[in-house]
Amino acid sequence: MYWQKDIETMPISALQALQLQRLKEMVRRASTSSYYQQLFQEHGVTVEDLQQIDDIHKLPFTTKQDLRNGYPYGFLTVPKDEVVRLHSSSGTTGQATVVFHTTHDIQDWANLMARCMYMTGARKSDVFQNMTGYGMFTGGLGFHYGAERLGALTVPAGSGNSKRQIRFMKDFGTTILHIIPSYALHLLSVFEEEGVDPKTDLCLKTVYLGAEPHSEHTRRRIEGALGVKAYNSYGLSEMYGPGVAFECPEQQGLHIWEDSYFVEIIDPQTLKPVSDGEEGELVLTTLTREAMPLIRYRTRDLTSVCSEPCACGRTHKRLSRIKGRSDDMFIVKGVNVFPMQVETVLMSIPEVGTNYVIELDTEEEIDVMTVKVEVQSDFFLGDVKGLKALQQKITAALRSEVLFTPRVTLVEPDSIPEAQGKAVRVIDHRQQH
Ligand code: ADP
Ligand code: K
Ligand code: ZN
Repeated sequence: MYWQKDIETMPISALQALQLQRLKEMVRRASTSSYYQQLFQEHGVTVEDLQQIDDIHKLPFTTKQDLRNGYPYGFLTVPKDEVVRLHSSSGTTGQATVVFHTTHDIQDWANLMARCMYMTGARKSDVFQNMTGYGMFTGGLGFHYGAERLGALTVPAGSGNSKRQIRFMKDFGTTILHIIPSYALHLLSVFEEEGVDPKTDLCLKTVYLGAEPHSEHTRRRIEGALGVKAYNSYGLSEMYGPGVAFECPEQQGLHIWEDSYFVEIIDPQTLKPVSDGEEGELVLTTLTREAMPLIRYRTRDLTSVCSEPCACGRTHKRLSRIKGRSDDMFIVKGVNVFPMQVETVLMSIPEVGTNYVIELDTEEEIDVMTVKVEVQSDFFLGDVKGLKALQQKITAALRSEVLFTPRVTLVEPDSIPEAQGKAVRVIDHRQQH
């Protein structure tokens, strides 16, 4: 049941003691990088300031902008020849950043990934097909090394070429997939086209969904169509990548591995901690990293933390499903909207197909939000009256979520272009002020 029982079920007091010890080591180590040396000096903090774990609040935050300022080598704490790998963030927002790893880091990461996968029942007898992009994107190599560490037969399929992916699943008897949720939705329609019923024609039992926000409805839809259990996988390249937080079989939040990461949730405006269960920005400190420790890194991801014990027996806290990044939010007619709100509504409507896009325009100085929605193929071939009714149903459901009336355009299945990698959900044509 556990990959590392002693760590995964460690009593909280022991876990906190371990965290304090590791935090001190991290700060000591970080102080040797040119960037933190200066930052700690400016804030007048040293490792001596850390007497208890709460003293972490004395340390300054690290932001994405800091990483850019220190690009490329400013955060390194080891000689360059100790570094064996670098990963760059996919640059979804702004200029890319880079993170370096030693051999220790790569092994540490692989172990965390194996821990996540083992938690969901993955074993060496499994055939694991990794359907995310390899390369700079950490989802590829991160899962790959973890699966090999676990001993599973690992199929480095990469992303795209859905027909070939389906053939691999059949030929190799794939039992586990790792896939980006928007691509998983797309794949459902390819199964249909190919006349393959994943529930009866394949051996799939588990899917890992990660790398981008997705709603509970999206998960349930994928589970239903594939006949699998789908687990939420969270990570970011500034940490190792995937393996930061992962769902256990209870599917009541994502265990964040507190032996490796110190977790804080703050109010992004006041920067003060919020209480258990309250939503805020996730702030993470690496506790085991060698090449490039990061202290109080502001992820910009919005979530909440739950410290209640979990039925699975693991003591590590749980994050709620990530709502998105603080910078995903857009404002229409003065209302704050997250793409995830739109997705939650859409995916709860069975006639809605697998892709959608939100377009923002200004018409006569008024914001207009248009949601283009693909319709399920059998429904799309139905009568115009039915489509009209569906359009009204979606409009009403969205209105009750966002509190203004959006425009809804129904489009043919597969007519919205698939993104390579993470989905692009919002296209803002408005004049930026
Ligand atoms: P980039 O920042 O360029 O997208 P990364 O590949 O490091 O590069 O992406 C990490 C980000 O992806 C996270 O900070 C988060 O916003 C998003 N993300 C990753 N996994 C999930 C998940 N399971 N749910 C929601 N968002 C996720
Ligand atoms: K094997
Ligand atoms: Zn659990």
